Amino acid sequence: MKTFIIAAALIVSSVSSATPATPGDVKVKALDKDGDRMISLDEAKADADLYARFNTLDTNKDKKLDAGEIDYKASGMNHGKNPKNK
Ligand SMILES: [Ca+2]
Ligand SMILES: [Ca+2]
Repeated sequence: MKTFIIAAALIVSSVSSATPATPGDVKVKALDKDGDRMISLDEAKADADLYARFNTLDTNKDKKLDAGEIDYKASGMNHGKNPKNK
């Protein structure tokens, strides 16, 4: 539980300190074809893993993924992969 709070705090602080390129930013730049800085379902097809998780990642259900939505889920996955690191 404490680890989660710390991780959440780190996410908030990394966003507010305006880091230039998060993993989500990199993903969006790689897959965004029309330059709206969002990944549509069609654009996500280029990334099988992203496409498979599209609906889960799209937390605000606007049918597009922004860098923040990808980063949020990526952080959660890393946390889940380290069960011993509580
Ligand atoms: Ca796009
Ligand atoms: Ca969205």
